[in-house]
Amino acid sequence: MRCDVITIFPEIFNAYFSLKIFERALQSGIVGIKVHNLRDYTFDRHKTVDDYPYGGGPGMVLKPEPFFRAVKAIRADGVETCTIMLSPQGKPFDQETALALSKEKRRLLFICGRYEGIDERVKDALVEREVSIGDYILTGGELAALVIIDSVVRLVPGALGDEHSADEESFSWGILDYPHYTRPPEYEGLKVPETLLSGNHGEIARWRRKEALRRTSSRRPELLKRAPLTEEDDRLLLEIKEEEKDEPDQCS
Ligand code: JAH
Repeated sequence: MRCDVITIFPEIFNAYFSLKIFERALQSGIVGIKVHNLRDYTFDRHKTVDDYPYGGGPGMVLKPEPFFRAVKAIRADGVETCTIMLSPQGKPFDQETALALSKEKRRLLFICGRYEGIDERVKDALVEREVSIGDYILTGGELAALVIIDSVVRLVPGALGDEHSADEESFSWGILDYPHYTRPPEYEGLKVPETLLSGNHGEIARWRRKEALRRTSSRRPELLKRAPLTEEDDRLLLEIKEEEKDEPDQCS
């Protein structure tokens, strides 16, 4: 998996990817991340990346020329590249998109904006996919690019060790996670559910699935319409509904 980034804040990426968990992936060559400073592609001695918006209004817009020069310089090695821009106007990012990107043979090139935006011609001429991580405004695209790269890299086989099981992840696909507990069995009067201490693996699996469905049904009911559910899941959801009649949900 090869990722390149164009940003005016390379430190943000270098700080994140120097974390221990990424060490192995980067050293082994399974993953390669190269961060490019947009300012290295400016012309003037002040290294100007922004200018006033045509038509007026508040804030500054990132100039097109440094992006064009940066993208051309990166693509000059002939490596097939998928150029991605982060913005609230993009297609909503989800786990399906993360999986598709993790299987992408081409290099991923992320273009990050700051200020009020990037000159539209950058998108028109250079960008293949515009992606949004959610309906909120960030100061810039850097955090969104990090979110995407993080979620993609962990899906690359062997990248982060292999501490996440593919079986578990496909089983829980599309619904919320079940509650997790570790020792001690009781802390400040708060008990670990009996079932988890029982050693009965069938019963534990059923309990976890039910609690995952309970959370999903209560907090994200729209997910249940898309998630791959079994007949056993339908039975568990009916049980949950019956239980709600006895003690209604206290959650907000
Ligand atoms: C904000 C440039 N969908 C998340 C997202 C992505 C990028 C930006 N905001 C939100 C952004 C200001 C300038 C990009």
